[in-house]
Amino acid sequence: MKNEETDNPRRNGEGLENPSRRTLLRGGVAAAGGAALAAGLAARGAGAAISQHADPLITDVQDWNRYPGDGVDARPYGLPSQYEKDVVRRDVPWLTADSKSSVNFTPLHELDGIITPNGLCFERHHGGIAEINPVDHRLMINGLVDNELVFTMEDLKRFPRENRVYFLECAANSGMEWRGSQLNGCQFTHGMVHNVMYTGIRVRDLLNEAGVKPEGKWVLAEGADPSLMTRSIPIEKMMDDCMVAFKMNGEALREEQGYPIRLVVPGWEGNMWIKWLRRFEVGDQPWQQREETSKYTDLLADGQARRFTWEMDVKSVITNPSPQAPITHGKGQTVITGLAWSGRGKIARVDVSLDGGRNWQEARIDGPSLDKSVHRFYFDFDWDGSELLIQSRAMDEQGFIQPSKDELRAARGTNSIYHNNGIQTWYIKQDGSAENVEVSS
Ligand SMILES: Nc1nc2c(c(=O)[nH]1)N[C@H]1C(S)=C(S)[C@@H](COP(=O)(O)O)O[C@H]1N2
Ligand SMILES: [Mo]
Repeated sequence: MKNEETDNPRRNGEGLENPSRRTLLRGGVAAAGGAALAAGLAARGAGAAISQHADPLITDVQDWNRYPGDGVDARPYGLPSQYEKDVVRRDVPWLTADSKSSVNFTPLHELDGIITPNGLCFERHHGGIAEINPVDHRLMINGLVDNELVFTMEDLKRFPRENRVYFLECAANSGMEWRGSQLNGCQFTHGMVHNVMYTGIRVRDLLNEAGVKPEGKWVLAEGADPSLMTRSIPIEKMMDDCMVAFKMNGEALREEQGYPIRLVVPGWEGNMWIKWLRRFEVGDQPWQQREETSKYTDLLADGQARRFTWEMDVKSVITNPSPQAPITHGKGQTVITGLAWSGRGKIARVDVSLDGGRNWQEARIDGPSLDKSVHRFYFDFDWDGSELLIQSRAMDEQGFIQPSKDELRAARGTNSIYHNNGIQTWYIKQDGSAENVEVSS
């Protein structure tokens, strides 16, 4: 990791006592930052003229050019280059009492495109990682059905398969930022999200095989890990687009992600995506849920709680530049990039601001635009080297627009840690470094 600051829990911990890590006034950034907006790309482009460089990396033969490398038998399961060793999931040790009921974060600032590599998908589990031999795994359907059934893995693989790319976001993503900017890197502020292609079968097919009785309105999904992680899900959602997945990005689910099978609940909060899935019970009402479940409500300022807030709201974040990924090339041609997603469908548009939300310009979405999947956006501009307050704001196909953090707090207060989809601001300094801040108008 390039930025030691993010590695040091005490440094980050200080932010807890003084929740507003840093609030900047929009006026604090020189208007020049905005002036660069309309300009084309600078005279200083991204390459260097050959004549000006007697670069030994060009003129001399290098070791990797001279000696043959490893053979095809050296790497039966391929791993990234040794030079990518800092591209890893990271946790924040002070966040939870025990790493077996905790979370680590996807290194969003190191990735591009829309697919999260399997080894980098954030992990959230409440009872550690269950290690299950698929031969010993069973999925049971009981309750209000005509035939109570038990499936082996082999049985499950005889149902018709689907391939779907979906994001999974924990409802607590950005939860530490409700009261003010705190964690210095998008890995920590936004890294409880991943986006992979699932291969699996439709829950609908399984439930139809069992035959749901007319009174059956809810399905309890249960995991095989010590937390059990039971969740009540409306039958309409289960019959609509839920999947039982056994592959992610083409290969078996990782154990961290619920090997051998997990429930996929597209667009809905991560805690319902039961891993190590072992049982569906059909009932006529939501179950008296365990303590862990009741915490997944959103406490408002007046003491009322929002319940059943399952759909994930439209959200986006600039991943580069960001505190762990500063601008190191100086002024001139610069790429801003980030991710946008919505539990309500596709992303219709992403805007980027360089001046803390005063002026907005449309970003370019590139790569597949899929339902309930992350979208990759780019904003190419000519940085004049002045300070910037960069933000992204997403709009989904249903017309929902990502709110500012102030707007969100006005509506919801600051009691909840869930469903924070407010606009993120990074303060870019003249040396290219970036800091997590908030702007107020
Ligand atoms: N069986 C089981 N399923 C679980 C959990 C768990 O602890 N046990 N955690 C849930 C929560 S809170 C989230 S956010 C997602 C995280 O999925 P991931 O680890 O693939 O990122 O899994 C959900 N499914
Ligand atoms: Mo979660």
